[in-house]
Order: sequence, then C-alpha cells, then structure tokens
Amino acid sequence: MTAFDHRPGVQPNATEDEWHEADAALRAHPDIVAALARRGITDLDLVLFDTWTYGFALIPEQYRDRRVGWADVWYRAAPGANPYAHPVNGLHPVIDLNRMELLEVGDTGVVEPPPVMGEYVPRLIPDYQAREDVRPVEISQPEGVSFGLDGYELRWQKWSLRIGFNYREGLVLHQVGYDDDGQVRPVAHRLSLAEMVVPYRDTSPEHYRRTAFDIGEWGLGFMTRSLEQHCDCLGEIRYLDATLHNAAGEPYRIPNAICLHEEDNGVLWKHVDAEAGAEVRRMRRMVISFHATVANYEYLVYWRFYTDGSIECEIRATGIMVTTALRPDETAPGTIVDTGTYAPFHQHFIVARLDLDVDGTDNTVYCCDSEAAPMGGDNPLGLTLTLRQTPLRTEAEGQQDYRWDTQRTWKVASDTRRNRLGTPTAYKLIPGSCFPPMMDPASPVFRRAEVIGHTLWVTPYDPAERWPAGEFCNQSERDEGLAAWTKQNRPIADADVVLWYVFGVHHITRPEDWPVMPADTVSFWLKPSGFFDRNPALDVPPS
Ligand SMILES: [Cu+2]
Repeated sequence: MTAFDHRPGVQPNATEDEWHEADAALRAHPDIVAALARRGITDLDLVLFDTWTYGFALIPEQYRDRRVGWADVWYRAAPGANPYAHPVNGLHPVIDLNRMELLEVGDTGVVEPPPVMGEYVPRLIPDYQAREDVRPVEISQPEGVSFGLDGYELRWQKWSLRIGFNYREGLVLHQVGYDDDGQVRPVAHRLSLAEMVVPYRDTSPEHYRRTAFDIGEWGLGFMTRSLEQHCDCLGEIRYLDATLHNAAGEPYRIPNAICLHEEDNGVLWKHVDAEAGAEVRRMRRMVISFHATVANYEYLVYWRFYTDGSIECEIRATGIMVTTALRPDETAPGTIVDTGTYAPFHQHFIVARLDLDVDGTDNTVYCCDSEAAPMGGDNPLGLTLTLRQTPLRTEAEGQQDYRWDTQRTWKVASDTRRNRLGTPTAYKLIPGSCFPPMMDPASPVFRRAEVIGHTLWVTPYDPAERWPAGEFCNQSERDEGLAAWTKQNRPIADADVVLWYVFGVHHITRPEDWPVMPADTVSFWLKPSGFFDRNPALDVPPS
C-alpha cells in the first residue's frame, strides 16, 4: 500500500474474509444457537451463514454509521448436501462486520420447513440414474492451437489484445486491435464488466434486503474460481493464473483463473452455385473466459473474438436460486419450484464498460433507428425503410433506451478515418438481452443504481470514472457514478467515448431452474459496420 485516504461516510467492498469471519462469529453466538435449537437444529456443522451487504435505506437507523451485514441461514440435510436446499426461514441476523458483533438475532418466528428435493450431487439424489446414451466428444487440434501468448498479450488470427485481471471486474481486456494488411487498427482500449445489480422483486421479510451489487459490493475477481479442463473448457486449453490480495493485504494466487481456447462455431459463410459448386467456410472464435461463484450463484463470462471481426460478450447465469418457504397466508412474488417453496422473481443487471477506440480516439456515437416511411408520394407501395442515424452530442443525449419498434443499434464511428466507400469506419453495438428496470425511480434500490435506468450511457473518457453505480456501493444511498457524472452534460461528439451497456437476465424463475439452474445465456455483440471495405473473412481457407 502506498497511501491511505480516510473517506468518511462510505464503506469499501465486503471481503470473503469478512464473510468467513461472520460465519464463525454467528455460529459461536449463544443467541443464534438458541434460535436454531428452537427450530430443532442442533448440529451446527450442517449450518451455513451467508452474509449479505445492503443499502443505507434498509439498514436499521441505529446501525447506519457502522459496517454491517445481514445473513441468511441455511441448513444441509447431510454432510456435503446442498445448503441452499433448506433455508432456515424467519432467521436473519444482523452483524457488525468491523467488530464481528451480533447486533440483532433477526428471528421473526419459526416456519416449518417444507419437504423439498434440493440436491444436485448424484449420490444425494433419490433413485438417481445417469443417462446411458451420452458418448464422449473430443476436441483435438493435432497441429496445436492457432493463437500465441506472449506474457499477457494474446494474438489470434488478426486480433491482438492484452489480458488483465483485478479484484472487482475480474477479467479485463486491453488494447484490442485488428491487423488489417499489416497495420494494427485499434478497436477498443479497454473492455470489462464494471457492475452487476441484482434486485429481488419481493418485499417479504425473507427477501426485502436482497439487492446485491456483485461487482461493487463484493468483486467478481475475488469470487473467481479455478477452472478444470474437460469440464469448464473443452479442447486445447491455455490457462492464466490471477493474483489478488486478501483482507490483510497479502497476495494469493487463483490457479487457472482465465481460460483461453479456440472453438469451431459452425458455418461462417456459404454459397452453392450451379457452376462453381459449394464454397463453405467454418467460423472460428477465440474465447477468453472466467467463472465467478457468488455464494449460491455462478456467473460464467465469455469474451469471444471471431474471424469476421465481430466481438461477442456472453454471460451464463447458473448455480442455485434463492428460495424460501411459502407461508400459508402468502401469495408469492415468484414461482413455486418445490413443495411449499418459491423462488422470487429478480433481475441481474450487468453493466459492461466499453472503452472503444475505433481507428483512434476521435469517435462519435450514432443512434441508428429503422423507420417505415409514410405511404404515398414517392413511397406508393409503403415499402420504403429508412435508417435514421442521430449523432449523440451530449451526455444527456447519450442516455439511450432500447427500442424494439425501430430495431435500435448504436454505431461508434471514427471521425478521422473513412473506408474505401467513403463512409466513416465504425463498429456497432448490437444490443441483446436488455430490459427496462420496471422500478419506481423513488425506490431505494433504484436510487442506488440509477445506471439501470437506461440501456446505454455514453461519457467522455475520464480515467477516474470506472464504477457506474459509484465506487462505494456497499451501504450506499445514492448512485454516485454515471448518474452523478453525467449531470455535467459534457460533450461526447468527436471524443474519446466510453459506452456503458446495461443488459442481463430478467429472471422469471421456473421449476426447471431448481434444484440447480441450467445456464441462462445472455449476450451482446460489437460488430464491424463499415470498419472493413468488404467481408474481412474472404481469406479464411476451406477446411
Ligand atoms: Cu437469477
């Protein structure tokens, strides 16, 4: 550490060390032991305390000047069984995380646990029988991989980039460029996931505090887990380790934190001509990925680079949903997923920070709307479709919402370079998996995360602006990030722009998501749009 600044009135992120210390403190406290005994739970080895952070407005007033957490309590049916199968309902202790001191037992009454089957480990599933018709799939690259790694610099096909990693964003990609006829043309300066906000849309006593900022309050890097060959990644894999620090400031290593490999992705382009016959090319992509385990949930992050100049960011959400017993007098704002048990509806808003440099730093973002021209005059058949491209000139104009009726996209165009056709070279942000917040702007969680109020924000590059819901989200009251910065309404045309894209999982829970959730896959794309003069993948050789 080189400096320490005291910042009154804010809390830094919670740490995994605190999470473990809180577990130890709670299980040792006689009042908690007594609350568990009232529920017939006496084997503490089977209990898991899962401490969450929360927002200022929901913290009891007398504790607001402290560093606090509240906990879920879970119970394993047997050693090694799934703790998240059995919530200890009606018990949510509140704890001072600096002193590891119990502030409130948080016992709102015993609820008889319903009989559920919440196990996913084969030996614990009753009458388990594995399918017998799954034959192995092997991926082999007999001549080796087509990518090269020089330290943390990756080169693959015509792409080049540098790989970074930090406690908060996890994987970060730097200096993404594309080799065009011997010249490396910049596409992006830095790409990362900068925030994730997960409001549970349920005000019942079990769930009302559940508004996780998985990146700002905890850190995707801290929660990154080692990957395993043939399970997490298939084929010829190269791994990179990550080095982070614990709460005492000591370094530790996450082996195999980042996975690098190539994938075949079906047909890239094809045409069958009566005389020339069939020409087909296979699509190949370079995948850079990491997996974070956030208590009960898993987030799998994949950045993919394609032979046609496209970039895809895909997130897979899996793991185990939070569930609780449905009390007899309740109607659940969620889905019944097992006997007397429901999983609340919730949303995972992810904010991608896209510091693009399309052929340099002088870029303008255009909002692109397709519009049907009115019928009549020179449009007698009502066929004419026009593309309206509106330059975004200020931060206020840069606050954009997705429009299905115009198939809205956003184009990031160079103000200095033109292609052979005379138009500005550009990349397009093709939105995917975005959804509105569906939330009252006055609600406490929205005030902490105004970033979720728009699909896209555009700001001029400022190295100090990295955290879209503010640097200190833990116990926050207001969004001190994008909502505050953009009040300056700075110019963003012909500028070094940063795009903040909000997407994610609108999770209307399903019975099929229980007891472990098949990956819900969401993504968005960055595609060249006039960056090249023609299809850049004409030179991909036939297989
Ligand atoms: Cu979910």
